[in-house]
Amino acid sequence: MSTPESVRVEPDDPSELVETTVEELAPLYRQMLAIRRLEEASAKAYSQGKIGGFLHLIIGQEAVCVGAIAALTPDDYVVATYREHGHAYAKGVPARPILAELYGKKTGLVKGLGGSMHLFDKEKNFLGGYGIVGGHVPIAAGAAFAAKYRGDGRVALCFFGEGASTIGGFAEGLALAALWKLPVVLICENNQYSMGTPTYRSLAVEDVSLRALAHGMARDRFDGDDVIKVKRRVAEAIERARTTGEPTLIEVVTYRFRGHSMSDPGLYRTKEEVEEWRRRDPLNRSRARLVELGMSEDDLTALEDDVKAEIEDAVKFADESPAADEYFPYVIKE
Ligand SMILES: Cc1ncc(C[n+]2csc(CCOP(=O)(O)OP(=O)(O)O)c2C)c(N)n1
Repeated sequence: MSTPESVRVEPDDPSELVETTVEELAPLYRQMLAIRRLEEASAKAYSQGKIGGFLHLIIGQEAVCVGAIAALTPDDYVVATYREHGHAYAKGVPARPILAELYGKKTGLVKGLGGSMHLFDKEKNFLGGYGIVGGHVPIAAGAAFAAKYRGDGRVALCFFGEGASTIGGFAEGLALAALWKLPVVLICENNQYSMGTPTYRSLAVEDVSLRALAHGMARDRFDGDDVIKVKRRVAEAIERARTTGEPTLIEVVTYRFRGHSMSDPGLYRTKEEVEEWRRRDPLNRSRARLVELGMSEDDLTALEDDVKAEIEDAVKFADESPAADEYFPYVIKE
């Protein structure tokens, strides 16, 4: 079987502009900004000792989850990794229960019992939050299998890093999705490092999208700075999944500005490399585009103030909420 003709595999010219409007882009810029401010607030709370365990931030990668999830309907599923606060927010989970969950508070999304890596919201069809690298790819295939079995037209989006493409669960998920023609879109967020290991040291073939060929699966590969481009390209794969049941493997080339987790200072990268990617910051790109499209500075400031207030409110809510262990029945009290 050959891959569909519509599938592109070359990274695009970063200066390419995809047509859009203020009405389409402004809400996506708002979501990306809210995710960034939420992540920054989490980092601050972590350094103040209010959040324990691991904390993996998505700062720099926001356009991938926001653009991709914007192409879904509320009934579709999202399955993600431990770097999933932004994915949950983009799927409609408010900032308050996300942050309260990170704090381990009773008001958290899963009552403070899961923490940063285990967000889950059945109502929003956000099916987690998984800490085992690549282990969630078969879970996404399973959700897509259920949709196909029920014939309800739903699609599952599964997000993972390029490091996950070397894991057994990834190969198993792909094999089943291709064999059974499951309506799943597999999105590799290639941020170029698995913890501190660069792709050239962990992948014999650095183009992750090529893994699709072994399964006769459609594939796509592009850079992830432009939220509208991400939305358009993922929408093509979603349409294919919804109408033909064909899965797609998409690789989006992106970059995380910070270390792997809060305990990683990221010393394996040069300052120049990080600076180079910061110049391509997806938020700045979208903001500049909104100005070009005619959005006024006053309107942009109002939007940004609104985001600031939303995240400040979430911090206050998390700070003031009661701790989960006050009611958790399995906590051993001395
Ligand atoms: C099966 C498994 N092996 C190892 C780990 C430890 N670990 C957590 S994140 C990570 C790196 C994964 O990198 P990648 O898939 O590229 O995603 P990213 O963190 O860059 O988003 C590793 C090795 C794990 N959680 N699960």
